Amino acid sequence: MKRLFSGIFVVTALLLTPGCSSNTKSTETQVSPSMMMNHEGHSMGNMNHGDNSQITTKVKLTAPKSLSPNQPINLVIDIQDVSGKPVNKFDIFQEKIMHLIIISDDLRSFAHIHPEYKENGRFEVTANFPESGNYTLFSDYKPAGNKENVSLMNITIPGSVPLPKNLEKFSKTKTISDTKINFNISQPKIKAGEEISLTFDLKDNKNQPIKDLQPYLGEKGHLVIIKSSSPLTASDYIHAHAMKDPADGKVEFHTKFPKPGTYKMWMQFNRNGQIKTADFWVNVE
Ligand SMILES: [Cu+2]
Repeated sequence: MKRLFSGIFVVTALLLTPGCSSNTKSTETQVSPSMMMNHEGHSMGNMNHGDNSQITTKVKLTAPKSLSPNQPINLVIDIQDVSGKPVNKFDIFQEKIMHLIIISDDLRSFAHIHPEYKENGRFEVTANFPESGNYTLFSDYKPAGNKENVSLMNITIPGSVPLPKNLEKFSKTKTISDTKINFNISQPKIKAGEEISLTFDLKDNKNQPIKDLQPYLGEKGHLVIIKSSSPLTASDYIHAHAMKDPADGKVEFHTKFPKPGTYKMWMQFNRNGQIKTADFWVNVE
């Protein structure tokens, strides 16, 4: 099959706060379009973090030549080191070897899927892009013995981009089929860089805290947060981890928003084997 290399190479050097086992994760990432620059002179020194090594990886996306909206599209993702050799050992985290988050540039469309590892640093997955337009793919993976890397890819689905629909609201309440989600922030205002807790109260259609919450990828819930930016970069991506504790029907996350701006959050949970996604917007000062 003939494929078009529609992706660009991106060098990722992820500087995570130490301690991946903590519930809070903030990411700062250096991303550069490396194929257009020479590899010498990247500040490799920055990537040494004490005893936790961190290799620099790049990602290559291969997609079919003709792309259309709302159709299954086979994607091939190759992870390589800076010299172009495949990275072929990965650690599993949150039950998967790679987590792939696909976001449309207007932040309306969200998908969280898990590419299948083949061999030689190659992953494959089938994705669906609901409308024409530009999408950013955040691949989240751990080269063996390393911290989480987040590498970005871009894809454009040709065709006329639909006009924006009604503006989404900054509502603190969402109803997803039979589940009502109330979103609470520990502080009246979110300030950039400040540690805060985000709590989601899940109630059934009788307004009772739900009791049938099941683990999703080993946790009570998953929260992906993206800062509205153009273009999106790896530093706009936050993957928060749920606190282990809490009461029935509550999912809680501790996180930090690195910069002021407008963020969209997608909270995913598993109710009776069905993964549901509730999205919310927040402003950070
Ligand atoms: Cu995942």
